[in-house]
Amino acid sequence: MRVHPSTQLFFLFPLLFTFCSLKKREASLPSLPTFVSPPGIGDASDYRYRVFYELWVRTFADSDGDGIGDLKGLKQHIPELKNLGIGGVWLMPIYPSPLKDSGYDVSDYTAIHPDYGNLADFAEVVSTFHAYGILVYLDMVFNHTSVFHPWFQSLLKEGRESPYFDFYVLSPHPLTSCSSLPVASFGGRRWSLIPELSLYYFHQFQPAQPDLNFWNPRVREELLKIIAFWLDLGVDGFRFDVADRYYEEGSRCSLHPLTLEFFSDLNQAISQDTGSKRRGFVAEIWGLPSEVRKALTPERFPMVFHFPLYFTIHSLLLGEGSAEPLHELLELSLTGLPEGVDWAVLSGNHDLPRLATLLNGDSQKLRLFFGILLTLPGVPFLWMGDELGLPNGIEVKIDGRDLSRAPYPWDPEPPGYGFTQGSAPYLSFVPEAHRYAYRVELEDPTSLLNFVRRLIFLRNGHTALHRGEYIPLEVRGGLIAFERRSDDESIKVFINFSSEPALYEKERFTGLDLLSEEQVSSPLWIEPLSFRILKVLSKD
Ligand code: TEU
Repeated sequence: MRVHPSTQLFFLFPLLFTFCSLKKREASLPSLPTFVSPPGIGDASDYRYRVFYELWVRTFADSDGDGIGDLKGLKQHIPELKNLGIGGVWLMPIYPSPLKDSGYDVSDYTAIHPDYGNLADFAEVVSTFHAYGILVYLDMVFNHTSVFHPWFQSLLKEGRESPYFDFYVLSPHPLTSCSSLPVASFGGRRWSLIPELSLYYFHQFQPAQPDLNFWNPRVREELLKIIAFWLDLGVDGFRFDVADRYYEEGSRCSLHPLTLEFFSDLNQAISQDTGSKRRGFVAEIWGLPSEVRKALTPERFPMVFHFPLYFTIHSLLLGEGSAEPLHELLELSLTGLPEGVDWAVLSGNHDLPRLATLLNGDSQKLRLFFGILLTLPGVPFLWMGDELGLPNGIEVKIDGRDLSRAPYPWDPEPPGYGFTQGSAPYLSFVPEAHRYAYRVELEDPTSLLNFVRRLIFLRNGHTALHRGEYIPLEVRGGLIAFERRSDDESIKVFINFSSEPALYEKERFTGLDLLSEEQVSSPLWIEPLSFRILKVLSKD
């Protein structure tokens, strides 16, 4: 389905009203006049220099009191995202789905789940984000569909007569496909029987998520049409779910050569019609950088998530060791990286335990984590609520990952905490939700939210931080020092993972400490488990 231009005009009227009321809400938020936006924030090709924010519409904000977040609720909170300095959002799947995997089991790729609203609501959300200069990325789950997708339903009903018979991976016997992967995702079995057809179908995830047959060109064509559909609606980019697993052949399952080839097709489909600008899109690929880098090229994916980096930072924060592994990983990841591509670095995501829980609620480590994330090269992706220090939740509806998906507490008042007017949210709030409420943290100058916000604005405001070259300076014990250098400025970052103060005396310079706003000269002390960001003023 394509939206007729006249229908698009129709969306504009409610949008005007919304925009006026959002402007009012924005005016009520404290402003940070000393911080500036990155140059060229209005240009879609500058996605590389923005801070992104992943969110689940279902638990972000509920506008109608049914306990389930929705698109209207999301729209009402766009000013807060802008106020945090966010330049792009990635929405977890918003499509119709039986929700056996929280939406990663799609039953219709070109519609909106009725719990969240409809396509008109979505178009309004997109235009409102755009009015605030924020890009919108959608989650594309192409490896598999839901069993309720019409293609699979047609296969079940019509068997070999179905025009979609070849859309799935079928076999008279379970095969050993993907045995090269260490464990089967979601419980072991990868083949399930369709008794009426005496055929097994392949699924890398749950039986409710049959894998699509990428060897069939019609499947690939259909997927590219889905991309075109959302681009027509004004979407700016995508996050591709388990992108490495599209083709499987025998035991080979991740990054098959044909999967890499399909990445180029995706790239062309997404980048066409944009002139010299390139749209951003990011792949979820778990693996070692040496393998994953096959996907990270200008012709394939311009961004790929860097999970090993995420785990390395955690292990350094939780252990007492040297910063050497981080240095080595950065060398391995950045050396020879083609021009114009970026690692996507993350604070967490909807699959991982909460950052604050992983760091045992240690506020100093949380701050240090964000200090690293927002000064390293790469495109940062924050998972909603990490900026509040939200811990794991307490309720599981589908699986353990629900613990990091608890509703966002906007206000400190129970029972709805500003998330819902109703009394029964889709998942329970985290314990002591009032402590972490957005509004409470916003008003507290010492809160994590304000700290993260400050770092984001620093990153946004300094070309060296958001687009500068990465130059390693020193690794010694728990200390790692590096420089971010752009044409107009040089910023040095010092990170101390150890519980002892660290001394940096390698070079003489005078700089402005961007957090304390004090002028300092080297040699320089870095407190235990902390970091400093210094703009170089002069070298001796
Ligand atoms: O996750 C892919 C994936 O490999 C996960 O199994 C991941 O390793 C695990 O969740 C870690 O706890 C993607 C989505 O992010 C996830 O939410 C989906 O369930 C999965 O694909 C299937 O679509």
